[in-house]
Amino acid sequence: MVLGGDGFCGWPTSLHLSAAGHDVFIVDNFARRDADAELGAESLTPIEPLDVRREVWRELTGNELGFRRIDVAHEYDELRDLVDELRPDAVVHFAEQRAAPYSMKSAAHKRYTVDNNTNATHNLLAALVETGVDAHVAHLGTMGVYGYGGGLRIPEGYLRVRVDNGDADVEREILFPPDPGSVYHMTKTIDQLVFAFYNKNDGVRVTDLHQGIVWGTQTPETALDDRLINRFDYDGDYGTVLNRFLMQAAIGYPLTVHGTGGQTRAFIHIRDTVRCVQLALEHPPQHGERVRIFNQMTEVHRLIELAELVSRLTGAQIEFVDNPRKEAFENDLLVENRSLLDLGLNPIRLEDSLMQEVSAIALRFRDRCDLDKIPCRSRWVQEPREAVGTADSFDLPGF
Ligand code: NAD
Ligand code: USQ
Repeated sequence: MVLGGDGFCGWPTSLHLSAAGHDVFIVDNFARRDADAELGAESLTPIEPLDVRREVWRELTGNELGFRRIDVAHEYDELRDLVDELRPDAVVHFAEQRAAPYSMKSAAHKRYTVDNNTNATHNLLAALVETGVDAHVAHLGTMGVYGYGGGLRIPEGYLRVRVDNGDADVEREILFPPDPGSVYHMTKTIDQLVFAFYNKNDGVRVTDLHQGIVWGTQTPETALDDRLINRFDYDGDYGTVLNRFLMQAAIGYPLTVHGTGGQTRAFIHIRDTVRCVQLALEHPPQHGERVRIFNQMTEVHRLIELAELVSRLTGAQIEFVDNPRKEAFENDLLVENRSLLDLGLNPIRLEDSLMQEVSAIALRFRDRCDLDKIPCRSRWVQEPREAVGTADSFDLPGF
């Protein structure tokens, strides 16, 4: 089962797993497509409805992709019954609200993100336990659970600590202290505790993949036919930084560097995302093993250096804009990522040809871009209520 299989990572992963010979069943409630409508900002690439995507994949490969529309966070009975019916070997869990700026837009967006993400994760685990299905859960976490740096090499999930215990020091391995930078990232730190509990109490096998910022658009499978094309988020809420820079360069919009650009972040190409998920699934944890945590990233870059690289390649201007976020204006970042490399990941590095591929897609669909949607308007610290206007009154169901 692939929860969130209609999304930016979920769709290419579903196709990749299907191409690799796995039976894939997608669950999605189209919350991401609804957010497009709410924000008035569509994917830069024209994405087909999921039924069309599945039908094209069947025509091309003969492989069926199952699908059920379920809100994993709120339709527990439907989820549990489907788990019981399919009895999957593995569940890949992408089904969360994943944009940090969206999660900080207003109280309604904060509450929606917490409710959606924490309930989706908990419902999945409760359903596996209630049905007695011994599936391996591969969850997409985030590098943002760690904060970004602190002067040490970020380990894969666990930190060895020595505690002064009076007579003798005691050594322990604990979950790396969480340090989220947005309400969205905070939900992923909550997910970690939920996984630790269900792993300890019920023996649920979990791999939590702490992924960096994904860039790129197409994978070999999504590139097979235009009707399989992956989504490309460029707007100020969902667009992530490198894809935004490449898209901005392609349409002649100055590269929007927040603050000084001294922020350093971890990155991974979408083609490696799908391979990492496959590697994690094909090497599940043993029964009784604690939650496995892998850092799913392949390289680290400082934003200003990325902007300069894109500018050198394309001639784009760089514009330093006020940072709408509350984040360190400069940080170093060292990350341990040995586990996926040891399983056989041969990482794709940032290179001109791949960046040009993204630029080419951006150029091809530039007419679909709404320039007004490019600036990041969601601010981490809200103005006093009177000055916010109607930002709180977005019509999110239940919020
Ligand atoms: P996305 O928004 O494109 O996809 C998420 C999918 O989940 C969407 O299709 C959405 O409709 C679905 N969904 C959300 N809530 C749901 C619910 N309650 N029930 C059923 N379906 C639901 O996001 P993405 O970029 O594909 O990210 C997928 C996962 O990977 C997320 O959990 C995200 O936190 C994580 N991740 C993404 C990135 C990145 O750069 N895109 C980086 C690190 C981690
Ligand atoms: N930034 C700019 N200019 C822009 C957009 C962003 O300078 O136009 C800066 C931001 O201020 C931030 C950095 O770029 O310092 C990264 O922002 P982002 O939007 O690319 O990434 P982020 O908000 O961290 O979230 C994305 C995904 C999220 C995932 C996370 C992985 O949306 O789902 O969890 O990357 S990580 O960053 O490693 O935590």
